[in-house]
Amino acid sequence: MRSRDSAVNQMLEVARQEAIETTWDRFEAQLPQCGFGELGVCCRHCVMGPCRISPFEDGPQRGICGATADTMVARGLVRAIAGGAAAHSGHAKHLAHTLHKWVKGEAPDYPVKNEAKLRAVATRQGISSEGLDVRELAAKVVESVFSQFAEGEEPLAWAGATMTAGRVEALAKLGVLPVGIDSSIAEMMHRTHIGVDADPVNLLLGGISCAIADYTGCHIGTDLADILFGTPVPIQSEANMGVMKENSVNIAVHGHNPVLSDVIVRIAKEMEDEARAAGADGIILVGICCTGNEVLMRHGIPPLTHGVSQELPIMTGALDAIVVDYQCVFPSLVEVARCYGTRVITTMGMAKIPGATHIELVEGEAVEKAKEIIRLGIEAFKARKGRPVKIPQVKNKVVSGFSVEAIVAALSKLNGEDPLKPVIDNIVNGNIQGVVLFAGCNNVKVPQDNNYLVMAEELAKRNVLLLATGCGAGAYARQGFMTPEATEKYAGEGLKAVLTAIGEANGLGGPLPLVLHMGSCVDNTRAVDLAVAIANKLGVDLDKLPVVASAPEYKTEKAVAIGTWAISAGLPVHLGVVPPVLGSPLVTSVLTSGVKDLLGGYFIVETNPHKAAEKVFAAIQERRAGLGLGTSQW
Ligand code: BF8
Ligand code: SF4
Repeated sequence: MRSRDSAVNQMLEVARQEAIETTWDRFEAQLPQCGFGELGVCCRHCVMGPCRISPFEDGPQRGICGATADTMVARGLVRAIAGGAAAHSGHAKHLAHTLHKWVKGEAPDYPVKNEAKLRAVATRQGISSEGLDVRELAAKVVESVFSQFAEGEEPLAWAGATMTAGRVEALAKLGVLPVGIDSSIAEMMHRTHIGVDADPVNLLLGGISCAIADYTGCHIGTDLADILFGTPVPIQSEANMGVMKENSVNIAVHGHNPVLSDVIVRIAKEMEDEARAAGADGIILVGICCTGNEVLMRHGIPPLTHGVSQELPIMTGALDAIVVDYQCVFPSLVEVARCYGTRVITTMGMAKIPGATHIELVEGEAVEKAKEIIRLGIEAFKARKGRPVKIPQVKNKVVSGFSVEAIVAALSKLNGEDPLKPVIDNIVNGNIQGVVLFAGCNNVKVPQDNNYLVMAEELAKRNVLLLATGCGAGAYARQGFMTPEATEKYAGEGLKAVLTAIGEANGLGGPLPLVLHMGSCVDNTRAVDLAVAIANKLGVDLDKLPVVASAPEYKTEKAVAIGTWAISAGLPVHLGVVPPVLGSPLVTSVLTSGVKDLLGGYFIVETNPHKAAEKVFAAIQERRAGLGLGTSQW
């Protein structure tokens, strides 16, 4: 089985018939994958190498410089964290530059949309708003953001202000609070150069510090996106490939940063007439991966597909353009698009793909660029008109938009004075056993979505409240798990009662969806904010809460960075794909148990989704017992 998504499976059959190569074919061509790489015991950090460590005693046990398996594995892992941090914080920096350009009057298409969030963030960061107009305050916030990137004297203020005091103290005690995002990434590159840090534990501590820098970048990314484009509120839409229509101009936005896609959403509405003049019924925008999450959360743009299946919608013959920014965009898109006339449009100078059309996003001319891009889609539509299309008739309803602000607003309908109280009361009385945040990607090593679906079913029936972000959220959206109907079908009695009470108090006439969509991968910080608010209210630190994160199908360096900051925040983190660390029993044991004594969080590696759900549930029960709450059996 390649996927649990029936639209994907229909398109894989088309790919087979039409002899189009997919991600899955290339995966098979890679098999067997290199055993040294899988264990993390190869090194190319200098040109005396590549070196590798034999898993057997009669082979080499050290690289040419003397590096051991422990050193190699730790170096590889922390470099991955640095890669992830660079990506997330690059995205955040891009948003900061955009806001900065608006402050200077150079980007009129990017006014502050959400002044309340701007003021809330400023207050949180100790920036006085008094007497300042929006532009002046935005200037101060941007200045504060930029200060987080350079190396400073003090630990990162945006991390400190968004975590519990206990967490900040625990991290400070270990000496892992970073003093600059960029400097932290640079330090990881330095420390993993040949002949620098060879101590695996010291390297891992450095990796934790860099992961906190990643967290800071993610949080800035979410804050600035909300300031520029609005904080999401619950919104209904549809998901999966069946949302495309034969006689519409179908345009996908893909990647991560809403800087361009948010403008495209706005401008596409104005260009409906142009599309109709070309013989189309209109323009249908759809989203792929996290850019898709951003525009779903804020505008209800339907998510099309995610991660490993991103090539497949092209083979419907109905997708006129894919507009990409950066991260998780497969270069193979261009090859597939060539066969179907789909325009692949890259928009970032630092993320080009050979064979794609490049239209550089210039913030000062964002609207013009968006029009140019949409016109390419309309042209492609004209060229394909009359050719048969194969759109799988698969789509599901989805309710998304659950920012912390939206969740608190919904809860305040139950208790206006003390909105978190209903959630806490229900955790205490066991109606809600705990909370699991599903995050991360799809990975070709796992039948697409299977781990997400199996784990959600197992945990929901045991009354675990489920949150999701990233392509994980995408999986639940495509598969109909973000609906009130899914709650009726899968939730245990306690969970169902709570979700129904909240839903009815908000006039929905039924429960909230089974899985709450909290946004893109940088938006994992939204889940942290919620957990921090609950922890502060209870007067305990995050490492005591019955909250677990799970990345059952993760693949990227960004996901490694997030997983590492989540354990540093004190959460148990399940991984459904084995990370390349088993070549070092020392590193493996630090990550799965040693770190628990230091920070409370730890990794649980389990590839079987049924067993994984059981282990996650056990971790929740351990925390409940620690708080003196009643526990349940599996
Ligand atoms: O940042 S979940 S495949 S799209 S890395 Fe990428 Fe993974 Fe998807 Fe979003 Ni996140
Ligand atoms: Fe080999 Fe050491 Fe160079 Fe790595 S850094 S390639 S282990 S000699």
